[in-house]
Amino acid sequence: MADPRIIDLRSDTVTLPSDAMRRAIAEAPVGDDVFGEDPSVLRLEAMAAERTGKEAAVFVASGTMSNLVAIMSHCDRGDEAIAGSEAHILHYEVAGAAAVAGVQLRAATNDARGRFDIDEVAALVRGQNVHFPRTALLCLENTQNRCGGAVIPVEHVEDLAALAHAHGVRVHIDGARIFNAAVAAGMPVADLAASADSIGFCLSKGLGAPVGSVLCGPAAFIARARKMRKMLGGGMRQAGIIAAAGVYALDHMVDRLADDHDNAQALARGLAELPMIDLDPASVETNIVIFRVRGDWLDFARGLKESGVLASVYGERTLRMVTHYGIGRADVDEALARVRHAAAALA
Ligand code: TLP
Repeated sequence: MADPRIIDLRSDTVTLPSDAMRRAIAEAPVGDDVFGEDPSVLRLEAMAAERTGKEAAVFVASGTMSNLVAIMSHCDRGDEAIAGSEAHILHYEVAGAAAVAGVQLRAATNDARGRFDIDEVAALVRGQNVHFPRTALLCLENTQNRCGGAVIPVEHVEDLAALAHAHGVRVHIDGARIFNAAVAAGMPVADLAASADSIGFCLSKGLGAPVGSVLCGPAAFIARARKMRKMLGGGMRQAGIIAAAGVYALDHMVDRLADDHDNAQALARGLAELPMIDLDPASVETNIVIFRVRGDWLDFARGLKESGVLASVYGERTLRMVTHYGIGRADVDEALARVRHAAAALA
């Protein structure tokens, strides 16, 4: 192979901290965050609350912890939470809502663009009956990962939130990639999140930080979330070492997400030219490209991997490629050349 570089498109979680981010980490003022004394964590939490337009915020270890802490803080044991049929919370969080929070998840159908049918959601909200759990929470996801990084439009979020609130149901957004949604929609995160009660976002995906997520919401909710985080063992001491990377990311890594979206679009257009790939480039709004493979898909996936192009398997015949900070346009072009080669080898 002429170019032996690995082109890692498995996820934007593989991003490595830049030299400037590493310097910010090295120089971070720190203290004991369980005592509320870590200046870098306090700064990150203040910035996160401000960016999301919420009263307060709490720094947590991961997106999964952010969602679990949110569910534990909004719900009591025996409550029910509605989540999308394609939600990360439902598919990839080890059933933490059930196993740890004691909360039953109920799926509402996500369409191909990650949206809900409002009537279906309305019908899923439980009425008063001695047999029923209380519907306490509606969980949205923006961007919607399994729906190809789709941006959920603010009007749809507002409609769902109005429905939920009319029934006393709170709304949480899994905003792991909300900054991608904001950049794609040309709209502040605070606007996208305004009708929701809480939102969590990840620093360790497209924003390029090594660790961490921030959960944001009303002050009383965040006070409870802080206790839940402690209960889960997530009270970290000199956490400013990692929070400093998050501060740097919010200051320097948001606007460049547009490059990842452009690269994903170039990748999608190249992939869609291949007869064995089923993909509409117009469906790619952010940095996630999900496509179906016709014919011998397992051999195709193997060929890709052997050529040094790493993708994730997202189901039968379905692969996902994600662009990120570590991937430039030359990498996209090289990946496409190798994809064409893997496809030709099968033809
Ligand atoms: N998603 C990962 C995998 O788990 C699939 C990825 O590579 O995309 N919400 C959403 C929408 C996510 O996509 C993820 C990570 C999480 C939450 C969880 O974040 P972490 O990995 O920090 O626990």
